[in-house]
Amino acid sequence: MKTLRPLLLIAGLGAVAPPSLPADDFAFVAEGNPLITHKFTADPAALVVGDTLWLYTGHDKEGNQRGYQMKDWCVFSTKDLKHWVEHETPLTIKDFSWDKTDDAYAAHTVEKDGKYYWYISTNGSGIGVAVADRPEGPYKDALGKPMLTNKDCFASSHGWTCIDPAAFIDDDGQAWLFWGNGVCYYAKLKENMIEIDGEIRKIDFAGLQFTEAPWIHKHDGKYYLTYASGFPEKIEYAMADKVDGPYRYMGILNEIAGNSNTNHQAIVEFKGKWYFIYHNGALQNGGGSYSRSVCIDELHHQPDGSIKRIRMTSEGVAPVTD
Ligand code: FUB
Repeated sequence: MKTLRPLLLIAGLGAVAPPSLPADDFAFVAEGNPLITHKFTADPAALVVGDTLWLYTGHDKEGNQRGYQMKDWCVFSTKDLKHWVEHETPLTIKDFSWDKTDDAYAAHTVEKDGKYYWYISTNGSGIGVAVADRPEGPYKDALGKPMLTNKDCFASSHGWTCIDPAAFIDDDGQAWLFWGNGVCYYAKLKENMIEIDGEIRKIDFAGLQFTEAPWIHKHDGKYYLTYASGFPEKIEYAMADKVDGPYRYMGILNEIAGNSNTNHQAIVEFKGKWYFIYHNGALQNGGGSYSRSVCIDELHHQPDGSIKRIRMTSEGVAPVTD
């Protein structure tokens, strides 16, 4: 397991480690976008637990990469979107003995009944799930085998169709999993959160050009499916009255993110405001399509139910208070 050394100060990065932090945690102050500048991060997924926003990300190994090199996932937390802590790396691709690809692709963590389920993807071995008692882990492979593989994706021959899991727990407690590349698949999760319940289906609607990165959120009784479309990717969205549709295409939510052909989004409400968290390739000294960085901007639902086009900024978002 990779560890982080606590730092008192890193010039230009605003890093500080209060004495109260566990030895392997690392505190830093966000100075706009990209949010995280001490390493390359991608594929954000956000989870709010009480007064804290937890941010789970992929980890591009270094700058100036020509292809994906992702061996582990990261977890960060904040109470105000300004002061952040990176927790000791809780999960690596080696924690999934069944993986043959050594590629730690996009992932998503949710909480149910006090347990944390981190759905992860690989580049061809399938989707797995790890479980923990705390948001920061330690996490353990819950099944010892993939939860989903290409066989579950209508036996697709597309090598990386079984990626990008996004979990959603509805107000009635029913958990759902959406995922896919090229096709958007979805299914119910069993009460135990580590098995699929019933039939696997595909999302389809007029106007859908689905690349990857599905994400579901609910606002004012409506369900929103956001997803990466085209390549280079924009984020588009659709709305429905039920989580499993039918969905109605609503248009572009976020334009192509500069200097990165992927854009992978998470949408979350935190302390009364909605946020759009995504990645771009904007980190100086090596940023690009395979050396990405997580960013955050505001998201605004409009009175007619549509979502205002995201304005990607360099400034990022203002700190929030309780
Ligand atoms: O990070 C690897 C892949 O790139 C993810 O699985 C996709 O969503 C895209 O961001």
